[in-house]
Amino acid sequence: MNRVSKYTAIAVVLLLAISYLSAVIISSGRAQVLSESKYSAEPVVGLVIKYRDGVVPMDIFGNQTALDLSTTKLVPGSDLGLGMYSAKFVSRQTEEEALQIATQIAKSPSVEKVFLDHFLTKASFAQVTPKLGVLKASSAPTKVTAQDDWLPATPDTPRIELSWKAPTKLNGGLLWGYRISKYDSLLEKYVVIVSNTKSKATRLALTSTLIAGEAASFKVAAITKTANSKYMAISKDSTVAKGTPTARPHAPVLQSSGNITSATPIVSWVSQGSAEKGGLSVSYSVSAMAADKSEATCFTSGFSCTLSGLDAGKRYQVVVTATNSRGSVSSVPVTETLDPMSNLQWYLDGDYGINASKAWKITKGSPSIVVAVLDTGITAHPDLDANVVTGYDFISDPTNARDGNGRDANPTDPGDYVNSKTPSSWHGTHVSGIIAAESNDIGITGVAPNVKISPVRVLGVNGGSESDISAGINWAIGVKISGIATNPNPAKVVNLSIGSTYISTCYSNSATQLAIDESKKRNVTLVTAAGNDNQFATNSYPGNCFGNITIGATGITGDRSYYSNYGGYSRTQAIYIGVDIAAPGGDDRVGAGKPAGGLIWSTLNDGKTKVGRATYGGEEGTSMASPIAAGVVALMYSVRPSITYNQVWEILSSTTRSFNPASDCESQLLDTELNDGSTLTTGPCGVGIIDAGAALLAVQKLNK
Ligand SMILES: [Ca+2]
Ligand SMILES: [Ca+2]
Ligand SMILES: [Ca+2]
Repeated sequence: MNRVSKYTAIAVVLLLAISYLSAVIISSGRAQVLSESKYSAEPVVGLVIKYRDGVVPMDIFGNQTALDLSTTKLVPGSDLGLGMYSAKFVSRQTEEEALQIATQIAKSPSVEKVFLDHFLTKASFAQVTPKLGVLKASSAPTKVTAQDDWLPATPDTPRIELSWKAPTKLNGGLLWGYRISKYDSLLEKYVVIVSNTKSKATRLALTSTLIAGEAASFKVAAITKTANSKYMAISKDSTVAKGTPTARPHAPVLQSSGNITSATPIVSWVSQGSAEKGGLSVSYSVSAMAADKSEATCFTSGFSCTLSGLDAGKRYQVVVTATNSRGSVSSVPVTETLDPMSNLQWYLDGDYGINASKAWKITKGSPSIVVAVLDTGITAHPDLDANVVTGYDFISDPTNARDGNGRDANPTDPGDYVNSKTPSSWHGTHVSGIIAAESNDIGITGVAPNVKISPVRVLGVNGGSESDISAGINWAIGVKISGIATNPNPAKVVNLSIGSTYISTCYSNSATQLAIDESKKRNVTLVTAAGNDNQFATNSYPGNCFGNITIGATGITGDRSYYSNYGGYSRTQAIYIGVDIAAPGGDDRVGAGKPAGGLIWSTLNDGKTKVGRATYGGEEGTSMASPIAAGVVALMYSVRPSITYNQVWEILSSTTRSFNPASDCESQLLDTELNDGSTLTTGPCGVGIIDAGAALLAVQKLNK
């Protein structure tokens, strides 16, 4: 909702800005002040302002700037449509006070009309909402229980049945219904999930926001009303009832190939947590069947088991089945020899993927091209190790580094856990796998599976500093840093899956900007995440620096991912700025029932705190979109290592795939002429979704 209204505001600015960029504010007769006298006895909460034609009321951040409201008791509100904009009083005003302020506002030559914005306390709606008060609340419901209410008809849905006893004292009211609250572990408080059941029933089945295996806590309050429905009362909340829902396990995801060549192969699958296990203990059975029906099986409660008695060299179909007391679910059969989990990688060749197969007909990357990944460091992973070259650890604060020292030559990620609620992210391992997981018979494949990763550690337990990040960029591109061996494998691509609004301006001559300027001189391309704050990307560092390519995230439906920062329209530059181009970053909100749940699957580690075992997992974020773009840029350099930063951008931006036609990313695209006379069509999500296949063809065709 937030997103729609913000975009509406942008669209308005856009239209006005194009038509009236150099318009002079027209000053004509005194503006009208309009008051709805029908409600004159009620307090006034704000004004509604209609500006004169030619006035641009809002800037790109959605602020009303046509008026200086600082001397009034008003703060800017929002676009109301049809040329109307609200301004809100800091506190409610009387009609008389409001009229005085409105008269002052109306003196502005920008303003055509001013309306008083009343708060309509009169019953003007069809449905009468009784007021709180007068009626004494009933006693609280008692004996509240929350029980697992799993149903065979919907085996994958976690479900809780709440039941309680009605209040014993109604205190003169009639029982109307119940209010249900649930503990929200993110907000760390109880939030109302059902405001009024409008029923005397003392049991209720709940399914939304429940996770199998995760205890949920509820409170129930009783709502009473007077006989004439004019007043209502809400009792105190009941005591807490806690219940843990269960469900059928999720389908296991095989990590190893279905092409078995050994007589005693180890079959492994992605480790499942409590939610994936449906909140119950799970046993796994593995079966391998050959075309001649010869079969072998093994059983375990872990995440791998060894088959025996197979005929070496024969091709077997391997299926893992997870079973708990709610039922059984089998893995999707794997028949491909290479990268058995690539069926989860919709971002490579799906409808709104990057067209990777077409690119790979040209190259899967050159081993001489290095992508520096400035991140949390790296962990050992069988799908990645062979592609990792020398890196460095630039975290200067030992506490933040958690490896016992400041800068050192070992970029291993020791884990950035905070506590059991915030386990280690292994962010750098995930980002690196997206770029360069090997194309082999295990796991996933990277976008550029033959290029190399140089892990440069800059993000620690508490985050990272601009100075460490800048130093990391400089080292990565081969700049000499005293006291440290110069990078033996300077990077052609630097990936920064980092976005922070703590540095909302990237100043020229700042440490980061100078590092980026240097990288451009060396024909290195810096790729940055746009940030995950669902706001203007120009507020997010380091994407807000200049000379880097900033990546917004799209989901499996080709629309902007709900969290992705977006571009805003700059009137001075007459173009959208902030996001250059988009790449898949995943979006769980549109991913239900789709491959990988619409997330970006890559290499991970299963350690909650310290390093555990190598595994795989799905994530979403512009942190995932950025390395997909970096991988494509690495493929471009693999075809022609001599291409310049400018050529990289010209090709990427002129070869994109379209966003979903129904998306805001697409509908707000705008042609603008740049200073050099060229035209760029761009919008809130940048110029389009990166197309690796088309980009590589264009690199091949370059005339040198
Ligand atoms: Ca260190
Ligand atoms: Ca270290
Ligand atoms: Ca692989």
